[in-house]
Amino acid sequence: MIKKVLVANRGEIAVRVMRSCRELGLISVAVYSDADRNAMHVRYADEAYHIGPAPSRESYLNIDAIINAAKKAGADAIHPGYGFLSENAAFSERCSKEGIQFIGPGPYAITTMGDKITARKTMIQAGVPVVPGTTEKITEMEQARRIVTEVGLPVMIKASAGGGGKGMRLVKQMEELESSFRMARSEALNAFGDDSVYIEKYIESPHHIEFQILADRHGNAVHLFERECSIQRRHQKVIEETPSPLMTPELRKEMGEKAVMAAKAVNYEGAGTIEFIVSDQLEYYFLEMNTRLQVEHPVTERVVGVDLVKEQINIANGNPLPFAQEDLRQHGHALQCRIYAEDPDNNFMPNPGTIKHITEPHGLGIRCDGYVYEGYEIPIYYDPMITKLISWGETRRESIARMKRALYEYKITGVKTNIKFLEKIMDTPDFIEGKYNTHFIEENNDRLMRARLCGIECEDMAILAAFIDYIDKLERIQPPHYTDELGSNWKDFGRKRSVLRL
Ligand code: MV4
Repeated sequence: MIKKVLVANRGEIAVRVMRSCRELGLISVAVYSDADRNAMHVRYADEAYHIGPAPSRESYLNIDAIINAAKKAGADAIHPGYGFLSENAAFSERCSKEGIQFIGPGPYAITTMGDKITARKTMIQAGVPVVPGTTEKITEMEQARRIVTEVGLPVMIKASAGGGGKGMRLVKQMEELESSFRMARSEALNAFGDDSVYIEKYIESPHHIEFQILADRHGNAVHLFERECSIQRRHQKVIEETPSPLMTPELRKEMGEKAVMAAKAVNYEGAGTIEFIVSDQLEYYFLEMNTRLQVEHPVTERVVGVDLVKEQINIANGNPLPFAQEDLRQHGHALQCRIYAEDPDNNFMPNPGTIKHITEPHGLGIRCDGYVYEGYEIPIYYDPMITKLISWGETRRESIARMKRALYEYKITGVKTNIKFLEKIMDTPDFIEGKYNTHFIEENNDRLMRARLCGIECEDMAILAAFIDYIDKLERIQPPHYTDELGSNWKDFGRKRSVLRL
């Protein structure tokens, strides 16, 4: 039985994982780099171990340092979170060699799904539809030409070791094929040390819909329905929701069954995600499997009512899933907005810095998964995502209204964020009507990028100016004159001013 969990991660996900550990009565252990001495996950954990310098390579990706910390702490399990070592087969294997329970799948599932050509082959054998294209790695131009003739243009050349949009190339004309093929191979070799590429028919204007699955060691596997993740910018997801506006009950059932088949085909253990690409005609194809907990997991948690981290730990303990497929229902609608410390006016460049002030939203139907606090300096070394705002409503409309309210309440100064940009998305007709695909942001770029310094921001500045004026005056008057008369509500300034005869 797991008693002590080392969380091999940082930021909001490390805190998120430790929260479930605390609820389960487990001791949590943080690891941290030089840049994270003051980080929230270190404060939240029961124990913390330093693992190296700020760059990830030397800390959060340093397997030896993390294993050493786990041994020193006497941790019996490691949760990898997402990113970093979460999909590293060697790390999963090393944990089991060291007698430490890896909270996630074994090396076989990670390796099979990590190599996209092997994943495609495995899915075809399992009866899961994949995008028309190759099943073997393409090394010769002749093979490439044959495949393109077979499936028709346009096609995508993808790196087998890639994924998540890395190492992809779109080919629209036969004349481009040869140079694109060469470039894709050399890019793949450069980026991944592996020049294996494959070719898929290009699906125009697709939706990105993924299914959450849970599978235990006893051969039980269920899906926890879908997440719609089509709203992304340069392969960076911005908004996720469940249920998907595109989904029908029949399609959901069918795709859910295929997702479970996909997981079973690799003897999957733990929480995982099957990514599908879905055409406007509702044809769906397996794209890749993410063998980890995902950033967007909270929308599923809210709508299905399952703590996914708790279930991951339950599975790692060797217990059977506590529910069957027919026990699971979707209730209401959830949205997630990713709040990044970035500057939408400067090509969304990361904008790390020190948080001067932060007021996060609360209230009915809002969850705020974050890790920053007032005075905290966001390090430049890691992902600029600072908070995930999750709203829930009985209906999609209610969920959107709550998200707008929460974004309105979210106040942060010291760093630039994409909050105004997210508010614009909430007000965009295509989004409100649920009519969008992966091209949403580029198609709505003009309205989304229109001057964001308007309306409420001018009002904020007027309030701020009034407040500064008020404080300035308070400093110049005698204490007895205002302590009795004035409440703490500085918004009443205008009324109280005459009382004070300033
Ligand atoms: C595709 C595609 C169209 N056709 N494959 C991008 C991320 C990676 N997981 C796969 N991606 C795509 N693969 C075929 N055969 C379009 C994309 C794609 C995309 C997919 C999901 C979410 C957003 C996207 C944005 C642009 C392209």
